[in-house]
Formats: sequence, structure tokens, C-alpha cells
Amino acid sequence: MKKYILIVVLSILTIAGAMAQDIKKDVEYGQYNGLPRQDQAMQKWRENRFGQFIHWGLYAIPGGIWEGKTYPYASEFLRGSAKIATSTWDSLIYQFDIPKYNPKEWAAIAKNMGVKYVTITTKHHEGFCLWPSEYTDFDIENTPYKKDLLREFVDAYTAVGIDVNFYYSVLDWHHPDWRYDIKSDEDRAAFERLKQFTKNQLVELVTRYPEVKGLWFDGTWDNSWKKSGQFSYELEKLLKNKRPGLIVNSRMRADEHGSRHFDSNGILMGDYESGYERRLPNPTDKEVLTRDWECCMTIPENQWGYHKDWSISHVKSPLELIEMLVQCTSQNGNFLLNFGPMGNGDIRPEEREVAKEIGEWMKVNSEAIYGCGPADLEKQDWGYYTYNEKNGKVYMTVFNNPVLGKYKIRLPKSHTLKKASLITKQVESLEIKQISPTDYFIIPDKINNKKPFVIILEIVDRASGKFHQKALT
Ligand code: FHN
Repeated sequence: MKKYILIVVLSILTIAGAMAQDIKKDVEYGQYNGLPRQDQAMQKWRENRFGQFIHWGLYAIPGGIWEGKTYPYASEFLRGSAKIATSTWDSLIYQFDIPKYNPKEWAAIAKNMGVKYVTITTKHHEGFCLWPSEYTDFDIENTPYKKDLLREFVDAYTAVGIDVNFYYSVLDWHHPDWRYDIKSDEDRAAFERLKQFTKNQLVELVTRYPEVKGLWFDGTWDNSWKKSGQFSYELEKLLKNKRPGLIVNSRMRADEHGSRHFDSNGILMGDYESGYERRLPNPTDKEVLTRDWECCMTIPENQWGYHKDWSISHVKSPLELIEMLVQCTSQNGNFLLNFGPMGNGDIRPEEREVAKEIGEWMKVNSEAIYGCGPADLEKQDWGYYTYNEKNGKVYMTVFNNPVLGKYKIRLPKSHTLKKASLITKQVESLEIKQISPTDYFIIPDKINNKKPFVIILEIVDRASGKFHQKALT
């Protein structure tokens, strides 16, 4: 008898649990424009695939070292790691002389690396503004440099055809009205002022620099911002009205219940997901294919701003970074690779080298990246498939060489592999052997593969003879 009672109770609990999952919360201040966005600006963002992130601020001056001591934690957090008083930190503004700052050279380095967009920190958590802001004195105008470095930056990158986006930290260690939480009327009043300041600065940015394509929000994880769901919704609306086509990341938003990135019903907010920081999805994760997303990545372990000592953590090689870029593309994501310019305005030699090597690879293989996305084919161990919807071609970028010396491809039965060729010799065909109704080997002749390389596949539907179409499987 007891057993039956237990079964009945468990069944009731299971049904109740399932019903609870179906219950939707009312969300008024969630997703603003409906996803996925298909307008031209968003399509361009998607096709770009590869971007450069730039973290530059006062933290570049000490570069992770304070009074002779090296602090291994992220250099842009040195103020906290070394327990430096706000007034001491803020006085670094008088040392922000940047004799080596050459935005045209920065843009040339980025262009040669193959990026199509850049995202620069206009204001990081320390509160220092790279542009002359009407709303604070803690800005470029009060440095020895004085000039609007952001204008020079926007002009240089725009001139070489790289889309410019602005990173903006809502969290502000300099501003007296910043609150981590709102626990009193005084907090509420202060944070209202901070919200007004934030709004003013953002409107100022999109007005002063009409070239800006997107805003990349950060420092939005504290309770104070999570309690500002309606405000961030209205801010998104205001900014998008001022600058049609503007693209914002999911970090900008919380809904009115305090849920970040995704609203209380699991719907993405902003225009793309920006939660992949220094990590990538599992390469076989299909869930990410359903949305736009971006991974931002550091070259060392966790340094965004300039740190003088890169020996304290693993520094990723260009090949590791290329693999991340390809993986992102294969899973419908963009890859944003970070650079931390030095306190004098120069780009450190290690970053120049990374940019050069990635650029050399991109010059040969970027056809497998730009405008590409997932291929809907079963992932194989040699690397990643990417697919260009416009030309119908599938690209396989090989990172791991099988000891068999041949690369396995698995297609749906409805399709057949018509041709395989190296991206570098597209007129010549590689040998193909079909080994089952679905499986093929591509047998390379001689491939000089010290670097990842790309094979282009022409896959056709047996019935129509047409190129590979999305949603094959
Ligand atoms: O704390 C920051 C960090 O310095 C850096 O700006 C990254 C970039 O995604 N965002 C924050 C941590 O999430």
C-alpha cells in the first residue's frame, strides 16, 4: 500500500513540476526588437565574423606593476589588487601622455590581421573616458595628450573599412553615484543620477561619433543594474532610435525581474549573446546555432589591459587563436580578439606578432570565415566545417591530421560529395573515395600542413544536383 501511495505522490510531484516549468513570467521589458535581426547592419555584423577588442585606459600606465610589485591578476583591476586609493589611481590621468599613439598604424595592423570590426573601451570600470565628455572631467581632455583620441581612432579604422563599436562600462569606480546595490533612499537617488549620467554619455557617444555601429556594454552584473530592467529597455530604445541599425550586446540588459542576458522566460535580450568570455561552447553544442553570439578572448590567460609581464600565464599561440576563430564561425559565432595597447600608445611586440601570423593565415583562408556559418554536418575529428550560404560551398579547416592520412566526411544519404579541392588549388580535385552510402574519404596527395589548411567541398543533392543546402540533416 505504502508503495502505491509513494508512486501516486511522486507522479503528482512530477506533473506539478512539469507544469511549473511551463509557467511563463510576464516580461514587459525584455527583448526589444525581435530576433534574429535580419537588417543590413546585423547581417554585416554576422558576416564580419572576426573582430579586434581594444582595452585601453589608465591601467596601461602601471601595466600590472605597482611600487615594484607585480600583481598577476588582470591589469585593469590593479587599482583593487594593489589597494590603491581612488585619488592616487585617478591622478594617473596626468601621466596619460601617449607619444607612440598612431591610430593609422593600429588600423593597419588590424586590417592586416583580417578583422572586419573593432570594439574599443571608451570607458572601462575605472571611469576614465577616452573622449572629451561634457559630463565628466575625468577624460582625455585633462590628460597631457588633450586631443580627442577616440575621433582619431574612429577615423583611422573607418578609413580602412573596419566597423567601429564602443565598449562602455556602466560600473564606474570613479563616479560618486555608482552603487553596487540599492538599499536606501540615498542609494536610489544616487543611482538615479548615475543612470542619467550613463544615458547622457551614451547619447553623447552615438551623436559625436555617428559612424559607430554598435555598443558593447559591460559592468552590468551588480544588483543596482539588475534592478534597472525598465531603464535599460528604454535606454536601448532611445539609442536605437537615435542611431538606426545600432547593435547592442546581451550584457546591456536585465529584464524587470533582474534576469540578465536572457529574460525570465529564457529569451535573449540585446541583439546577440555576449556571455562567452574567455571560453567557447562545446564544439558539438547545437543550441548556440539558434542565435547570434560572440566570444571575446584574451591572448594571455586573463589580461585585457596592458600587463608588462606576460610570463605569468599561458600566452595563446596564433594557431590556438585561429582554431578558436574557426570554431566560432562553425557554430554561428563571432570571435573578438583582445589587444591591450601600452601606456605610451604603442602596440606590444607580442601582439604585433600574433596579428601578423593570424593575418598571414587569413590572407590564404579567409574565404572559410567571412560570410560563413555552420554547415549542418556531423563534426569530424580533423577540425571544423563552415558553410557559405551565398556560394553553397562547404569549407573544412583541418587542425588535426588523422594517422590514416585521409579525412572522413559523413553526409546525409540524400547528398553526395562531388568535388574536394584545396583552397590554394581550387582547379585541381583531391581524390575522393566513397566507403558507405553516407561516408567518404578525401585522400590528399601531398599537403604541406604545418598550419591549419582548408579543403573546399562541393556537396550536391542527388535528386536536384544542387549545392549543399543548409538544414541537410
Ligand atoms: O571586468 C571586465 C574585464 O576587465 C573585461 O573588460 C571583460 C571583457 O569582456 N569584461 C569584464 C568581465 O566580464
